[in-house]
Amino acid sequence: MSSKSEMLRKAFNSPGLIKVAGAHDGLSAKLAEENGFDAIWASGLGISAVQTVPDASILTMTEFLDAAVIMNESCNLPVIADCDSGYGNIHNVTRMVNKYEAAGIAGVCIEDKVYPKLNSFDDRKQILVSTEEFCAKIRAAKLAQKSEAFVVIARVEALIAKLGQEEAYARGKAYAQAGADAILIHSKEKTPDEIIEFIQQWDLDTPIVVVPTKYPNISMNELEELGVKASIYANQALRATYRAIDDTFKSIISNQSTVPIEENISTVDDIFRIQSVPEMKQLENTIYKEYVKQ
Ligand code: SPV
Ligand code: MG
Repeated sequence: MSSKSEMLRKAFNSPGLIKVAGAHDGLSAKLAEENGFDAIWASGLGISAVQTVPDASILTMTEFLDAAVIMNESCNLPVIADCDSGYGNIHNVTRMVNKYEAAGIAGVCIEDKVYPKLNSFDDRKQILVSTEEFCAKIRAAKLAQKSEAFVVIARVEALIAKLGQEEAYARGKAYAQAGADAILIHSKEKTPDEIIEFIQQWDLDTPIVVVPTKYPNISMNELEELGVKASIYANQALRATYRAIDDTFKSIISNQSTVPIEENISTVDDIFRIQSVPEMKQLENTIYKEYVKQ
């Protein structure tokens, strides 16, 4: 049986777009698998949001790791852990890779922002570390990994920080040359134009990853045709969760009963199924029949 890192690396080396679902817990990870995604993005925003704290390096590395492990154990898909800016310097990155790889996480993504970081869509000033400093972090990550398959993605925040295409390209190229297995280019523009411009000038073999949150008007097919290797749907599950819970609670309070929402919420059987209760019963039926008088 191949490891999840091998699964992820194989996906990066095979034709076709890798469809990555942002998840924040075991349930969202398993639903991503059931609905046909190829990999999980253990979202820093999502993991922070379900604890109702900002996505600003408030939680610790071990808290993010614990959340990623729950996602990993809840589904059969490889998990790419969003590791923000690496929780510190090259030494923190080294320990981070040791811990994530030992826990069975398929790969990590680190971004070239300072520590502590701010979410990319936060309207405060985004501060990046120097290209050299971030290349050192990528080298540290690649040196720390034990298996060849473990994937390290370098995320370029130059467009987010409004530093322009030239800076974004130069950083992406430097990170690829430092050993990154893929380059994630992020944007908060409402159209995909600046992402398309970046992709069209990208002349290295290192694969490109995108996060079309703010520019949703580009399909998976279009991304694939542009040569994008992976597309991360980072926070749609989180936002759907927020809306579903909020609408449900509003309805129960305003209607003083659950009748109007019963048709819109899952059945208890749906919950039992995702908890593997049928498999639990099956095991009891076989084991107890064999050994225990009923
Ligand atoms: C996340 O999901 O935490 C991400 C993507 O890093 S974004 O929120 O767009 O920064
Ligand atoms: Mg994040």
